[in-house]
Amino acid sequence: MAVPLVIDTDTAQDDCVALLVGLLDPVADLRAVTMVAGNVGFDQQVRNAHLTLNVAGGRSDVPVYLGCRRPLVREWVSAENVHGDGSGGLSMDQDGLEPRAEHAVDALVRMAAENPGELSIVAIGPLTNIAAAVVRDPDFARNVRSLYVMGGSNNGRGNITAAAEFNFYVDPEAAKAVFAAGFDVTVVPWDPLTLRQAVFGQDRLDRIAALDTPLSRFFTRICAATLDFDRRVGIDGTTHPDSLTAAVLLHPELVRSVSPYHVDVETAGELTRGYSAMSWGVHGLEPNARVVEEIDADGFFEYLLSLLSRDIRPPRDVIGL
Ligand SMILES: [Ca+2]
Repeated sequence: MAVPLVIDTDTAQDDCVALLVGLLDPVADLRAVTMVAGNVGFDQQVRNAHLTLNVAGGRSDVPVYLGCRRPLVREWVSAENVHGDGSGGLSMDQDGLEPRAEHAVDALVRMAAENPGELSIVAIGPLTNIAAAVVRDPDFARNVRSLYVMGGSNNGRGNITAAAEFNFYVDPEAAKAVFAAGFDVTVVPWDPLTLRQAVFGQDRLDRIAALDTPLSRFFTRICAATLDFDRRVGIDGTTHPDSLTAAVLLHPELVRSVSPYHVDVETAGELTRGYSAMSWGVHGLEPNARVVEEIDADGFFEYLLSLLSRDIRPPRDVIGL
């Protein structure tokens, strides 16, 4: 049976791959894409989302809603130093590609309320929209079937600072509110999970390039800037936390180990803004999330490889593809 989901995204690089997962996997019933401030400029993120919908075959059936253009309290912080513009320099004519008029937060609240207990959300950017939806509708957390969050590290390294992963760092107040809201939450953390098991080294990147489909060329292009950055900081390949988050919702068999944790997020620390404290059950705190600890890494790669092998032609010409 298809899984109804919304992807809440700051679309750049691996967010695009996560959208491809939602768009191409036959198990997925992608109801909407909601946009949140994060990786790169907001309007560029929207262009990247439309570009990805086009590369997936021109999916005008999937509505795009614009959400919060800045974090709840803080100034927006970008990751353009990591991702460039997040599109790999690809572009296309975007005439006539309009987001819906409804605000993403209202759309999330509405879709969850229309079918309580049915909709899953894959949140792969800062959690601003999700926190705003919690404030907007006290029933929102209860109406959502499951929330899959890419964010934080499980007592491990950050990426934007030593302590913090980008999504939680950018909007720590939102992340804190979301973990207190009562969702059924599954977390895909940056370290150790992503760094150990969702990095594609040169051999895997070569296998993707060898497919030579429009989808595989798209993948290679959008990941190129991040690959350069990763190599400069000692990560030997491209990182795929966002696409992994979508994949584990649709294919729980990819998860080899997951454990209950109490997750909370630092908002006041001098050095630790956005740090995720993941308490493993010995500190007297009730679990409020499941944290993925180990996946079938080969299975995840083969899964993406198989999606990218499909010969789908973008209806609009993509310059550079
Ligand atoms: Ca993201």
